[in-house]
Amino acid sequence: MPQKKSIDPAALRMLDLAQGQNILTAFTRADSTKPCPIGADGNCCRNCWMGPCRFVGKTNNGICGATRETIQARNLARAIAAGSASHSDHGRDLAHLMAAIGKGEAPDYKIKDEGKLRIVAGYFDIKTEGRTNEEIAKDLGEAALRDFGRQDGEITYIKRATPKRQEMWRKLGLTPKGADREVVEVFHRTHMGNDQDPEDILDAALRASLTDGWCGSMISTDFSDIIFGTPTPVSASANLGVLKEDEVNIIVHGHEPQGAAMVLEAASDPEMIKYAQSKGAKGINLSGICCTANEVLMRQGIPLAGNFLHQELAILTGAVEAFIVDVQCIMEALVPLAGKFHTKIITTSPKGRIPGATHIPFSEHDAMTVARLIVKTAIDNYPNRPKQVNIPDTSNTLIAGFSHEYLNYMQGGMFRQSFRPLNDNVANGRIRGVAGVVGCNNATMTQDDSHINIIRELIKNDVLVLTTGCGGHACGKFGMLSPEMMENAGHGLKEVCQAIGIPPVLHMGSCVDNSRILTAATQMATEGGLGEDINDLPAVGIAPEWMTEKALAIGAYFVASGAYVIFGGPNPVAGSEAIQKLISAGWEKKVDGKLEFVEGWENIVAKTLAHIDAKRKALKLVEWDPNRFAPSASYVPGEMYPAEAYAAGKRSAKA
Ligand code: NFS
Ligand code: SF4
Repeated sequence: MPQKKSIDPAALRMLDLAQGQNILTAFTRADSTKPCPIGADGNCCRNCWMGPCRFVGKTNNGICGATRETIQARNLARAIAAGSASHSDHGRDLAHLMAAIGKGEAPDYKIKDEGKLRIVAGYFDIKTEGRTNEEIAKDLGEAALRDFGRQDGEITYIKRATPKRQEMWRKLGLTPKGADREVVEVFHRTHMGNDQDPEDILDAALRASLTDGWCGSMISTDFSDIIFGTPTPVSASANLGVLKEDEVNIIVHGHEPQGAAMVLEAASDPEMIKYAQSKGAKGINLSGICCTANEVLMRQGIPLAGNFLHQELAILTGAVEAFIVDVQCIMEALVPLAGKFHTKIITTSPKGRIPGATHIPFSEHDAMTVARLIVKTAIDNYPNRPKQVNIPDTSNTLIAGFSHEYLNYMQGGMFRQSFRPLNDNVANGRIRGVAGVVGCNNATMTQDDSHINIIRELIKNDVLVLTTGCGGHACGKFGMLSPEMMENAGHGLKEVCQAIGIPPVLHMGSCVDNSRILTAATQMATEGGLGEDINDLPAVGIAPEWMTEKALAIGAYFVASGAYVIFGGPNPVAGSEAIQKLISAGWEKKVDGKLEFVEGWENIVAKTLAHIDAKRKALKLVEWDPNRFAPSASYVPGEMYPAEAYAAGKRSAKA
């Protein structure tokens, strides 16, 4: 277990507090819960009840004769399929909402981005001319739903990949038919006594993962943008210091925007604010955790209370009236923990019930009524708050909201939208390359340590960083999303940041918004000058502190789309050299992308830079030179970076 639990001073303070009160958290449970070493390495098969078969010592076959490679491939494939299922089901609900808006069955929702509605309808071959938003929305929602259940043909967004990639997928039989179908097929193939060819099993996993990136997640992003607005830069703040001592604190946690956006609207209603004041509060303060937070940060500038490992810590402040959860990444520890405080855990999804929580089911048909009830429940709970609360005075300011659309706009204005400046600056070496640093926190690692160290090193080396998910939260908490951070970038990257006016780390949203990175990478690849496909780009995808099945699904679809993907932390296929080779060298041969599990953030940085330089060389671009754009070295050893200063407990940037 990690020596240090977190590099975040707010987390450390809350953990001290928990220890003083003898309260357990994921951080402490990680100390006392030893992972089963057999399962951790992927060496356990539980796919039938002759087993579980444990591949230890000289055992190289299960009772049925299954080989270590087969069971490793099956375990990995099932995890990828489960991750894809989660993102696709999220997308499905947004497709339902889109259709409901079109049919007038979701009266509290409107189409916010009419332009994007029409562009996206175009992908689905839906007629837009002379039709109302509602007519288009109905057709669009229904067309998207067919993508989930499609049995033949191809998922719609496949055509948004580069022509070369589409061709490759078709030739290899990797083009997914429908999202549900490919996931079901992985579970069929990996059932006892079925597919016994590890490569074939993992091909099915790649196909299932593509239904995440190019269907479920991409639909989630697009439809959320259409309904709630396509993000543009917003400023906000991050970390537990965003909670307010004298206001009703409502936290939204989970992954979906549907409920949270309505709760925000209800909480902004002057009547509700008056009601809160009648209970002695100064107002209502909404903040978020995990990806629901990212959804409302990106579009409405709602502050981030923290990432995955902050969910318990927020309750420990004693200052949270209502903790509203929808789906995914919600710890079962929340309800018993909240029982020690006045905090009400409110579940809203039929797919995310928790015994002991207050269940207020969310429905698109009367969304505002439900949202108002939730906000009222929170306000009514304010008088129960204890006198003494413990909100750490720690937060940092940030800029988020970098949609693919905005990136286009910022580089060329309304009429010359393009990625040309970005491509040119990569080609001329101001930007050495691009890295997506995304994904989870993992209680078995030091919280945020790898995220922050990797990103700090990359921007110093002129690598432009894109972030999403809990990685985005980590960056926000440590000031890495603020424009001042360009001072810590290499000279070339800094120049680009100054010219375009962006921070060197761009927050692109929630985990389903990794689809924005796919879209941006595809555009970079087709804009010209950097090859013709994603695998030609000097770019790497990194999930430094991963832990969910969703993360594996994301990693897999980036690999299938041509990216080099590095995961830090646990290696789920550590028990088989052959499988590790298959998903790295093997997949590289097949799809020009590879997945590697690499220990230690320093090694991840080294591999990232080496890959970027190799790709630059293959593209015959100028060799990256840290001094080309300024004579003096940009890095002063021992210099105190804001992230470090912050971690050292300096007062936050928050006014
Ligand atoms: Ni992504 Fe978002 Fe966080 Fe990991 Fe969970 S919240 S979907 S899975 S833990 S980044
Ligand atoms: Fe053991 Fe084979 Fe059953 Fe897996 S499927 S548990 S390896 S007998």
